[in-house]
Amino acid sequence: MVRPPDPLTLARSLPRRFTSPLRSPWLTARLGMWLGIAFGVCFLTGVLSHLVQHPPGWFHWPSRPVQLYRVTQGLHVASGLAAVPLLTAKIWSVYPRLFAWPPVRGIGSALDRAAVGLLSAAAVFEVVTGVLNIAYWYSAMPFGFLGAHYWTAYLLAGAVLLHLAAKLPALRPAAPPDPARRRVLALAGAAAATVTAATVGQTVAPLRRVSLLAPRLPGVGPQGLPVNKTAAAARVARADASYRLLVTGPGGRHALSLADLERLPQASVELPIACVEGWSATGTWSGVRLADLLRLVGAEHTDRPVRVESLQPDGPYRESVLDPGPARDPLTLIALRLGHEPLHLDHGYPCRLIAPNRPGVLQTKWVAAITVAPR
Ligand SMILES: Nc1nc2c(c(=O)[nH]1)N[C@H]1C(S)=C(S)[C@@H](COP(=O)(O)O)O[C@H]1N2
Ligand SMILES: [Mo]
Repeated sequence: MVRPPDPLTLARSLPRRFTSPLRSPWLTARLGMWLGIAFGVCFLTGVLSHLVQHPPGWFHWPSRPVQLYRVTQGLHVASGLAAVPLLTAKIWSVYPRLFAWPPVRGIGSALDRAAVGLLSAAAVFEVVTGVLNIAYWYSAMPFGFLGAHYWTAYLLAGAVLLHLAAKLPALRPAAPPDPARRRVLALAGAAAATVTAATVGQTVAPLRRVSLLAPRLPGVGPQGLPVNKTAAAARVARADASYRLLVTGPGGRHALSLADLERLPQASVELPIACVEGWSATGTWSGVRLADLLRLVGAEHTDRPVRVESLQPDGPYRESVLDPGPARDPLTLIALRLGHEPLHLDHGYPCRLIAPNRPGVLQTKWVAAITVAPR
C-alpha cells in the first residue's frame, strides 16, 4: 500500500520540486522593472482621474486640451491591463519561495515575507478590481469599488517603494542572463503587447479592428457611439411634451421647453466621451451653449459652480458640477443632437451636458435642471 507522505515531510520537500531553471533574480528584477513602470503610470493617471472626479478645493482641472482626460484615462486602463501578464509572470518567477522551508528565519525574514505578501495581494487586488469594473461585474465585488480600488492604490504604492528600497542593493546583475531567460522575458513583453493591442482600440479608433477584447468600441452603439448606461438601466422614461428644462441663476428662473431650446442660438462641437472605464469616442454634438443659458439667468460672468441635474431619479451620476470657467466655456453645450439627429434616448434625450476635457461620468444625460450655486 502506498501511504501519503506526512504533511511536514511534504512541506520540506516542496522547494526541491520547483526545478525550472528559467527562474532567476535577473528575470524577476527585469519583470519587476517593467511592472513598476506600468504600475507607476497607472497610479499617477489614476490619482489624477480621482482628483478630476472628486476635486478638493485647491484642484482645478482645465478645459483644454480637450482630449487630455481621454489620453490620461486611456493610459490608466491600458497600463493596468498591460500589468496583468507582467504581474502573472513576476509572480510565477518567485512563487516557489512561498513554500520556502523553514517558513521564516527570524524577525527580518518574517517582516520581509509579510511585506511581499501585502505587496502581491494589493497588486492582484488592484488589477482584478479594475478588470471587474471594466466588465461591469459589480456583483463580484461585495464592497464599494471606488473606495477600495483608490485606497488600495496608496497601499500598493507604499509597498512598491519599500520593496524597491529593500531589493535595490540586490539588483546588480548576479549571473549574466542566458538566452532562455531572455526568451521568457520577451514572452511576457509580447503578452503585455498583445493585451494592449487587443483592448486599446476602445480609445484609439484605428486599432479597433484588432481589439478583440475591448468591451466597447468607438463607432459601435446607437448613433455610432457606445452607451455607458441606458435609459432603462437609469430608470429614465422618455420625456414628453410637458418637459421643461429649469435654469436658475441670480437673475431668476426659466422653464424652457424643447422648442424653446431649439429656438435659441445653436452651436456645434466635436468632442469625445471619455469614460473612466477606458473607452472613448468622438461625436459631433449640437445644441445650446451653456454660456447662453447662463446669460438668460444673469450669470454670464459667474464665478460660482454650476450644478447640472438629471431626470434620473437616483444614483451617484444623476448630477454633476461644473467649475465656473468650464461652465462658461464656448465648447460646453447642452446638446440636443448627435450628428444630425435628435439625441437617442440612451445618449440623453431630450438634452445632455457635453463639455471639453471632462470625464464621461460627468457628462450628465437627460438634463432636467441647471442651477448656478447661490452665494
Ligand atoms: N444621468 C446620467 N448621466 C450619465 C451617466 C449616468 O449614469 N446617469 N453615465 C455617465 C457615463 S459613466 C458616461 S461614460 C457617459 C456616457 O455617455 P453615452 O452613454 O451617451 O455614451 O454618460 C454619463 N452620463
Ligand atoms: Mo463612464
